[in-house]
Amino acid sequence: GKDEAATVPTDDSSMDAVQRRLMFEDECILVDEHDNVVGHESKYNCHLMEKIEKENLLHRAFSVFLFNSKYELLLQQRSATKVTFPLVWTNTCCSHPLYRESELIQENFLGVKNAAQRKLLDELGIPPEDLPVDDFIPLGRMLYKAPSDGKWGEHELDYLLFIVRDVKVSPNPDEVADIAYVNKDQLKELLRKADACEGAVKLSPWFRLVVDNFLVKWWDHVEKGTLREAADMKTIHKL
Ligand code: DMA
Ligand code: MN
Repeated sequence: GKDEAATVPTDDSSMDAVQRRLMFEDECILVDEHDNVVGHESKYNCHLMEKIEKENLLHRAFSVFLFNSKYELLLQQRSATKVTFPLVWTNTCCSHPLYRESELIQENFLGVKNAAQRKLLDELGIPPEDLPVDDFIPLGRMLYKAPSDGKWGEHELDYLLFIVRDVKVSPNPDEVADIAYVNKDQLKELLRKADACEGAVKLSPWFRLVVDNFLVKWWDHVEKGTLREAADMKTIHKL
């Protein structure tokens, strides 16, 4: 009825045009909880909470953590126009490998690395030559579900990719509102602010999961140059 329509948006008329196009153009990879490919579905459908619940849709994703040679982590604040999780602070870059040959390659996790290279250019303007695919180090996989608002959310099997490189950055305002390199203390301060809801700082749920479960240990490996020893690509962490 009329009251219901006032509180729950039932159409997408307010959706940003760029983000709307990507919602229908991007074809995500559907997987089971063991990461076997079971099909494909539009980005739009993969992020509709009702569809996720009814059809138990789970899709493949990746999260990049890029460090510079001072071992500072590059963070981004998502743009205000993102459909899911607008304006939250999060790791360097996240997206989905798409249902296309180059991003379905399982060998050496090349498909997700190719997708990461594509989106680091698209979101942050980082030239692909600054990001050789072999420099991405897959450290683990996690499975999680996170509602964004009433209508949208995530249910992903997320590949966690680390890379240590000095790169040229030129953020795309359609995707990114702000960026910051942080050291460990600066991240701690950001976490404190987010916990205290200070200065309207919000963090993405998946970044929070990585921070709480893996990041301290893996940051030490970044500093010691031993990241490849930290990889465990057998386990799928259900968080
Ligand atoms: C989706 O990221 C992936 C994760 C790990 C949350 P996103 O919403 O930034 O995807 P895209 O950039 O394709 O919109
Ligand atoms: Mn997703």
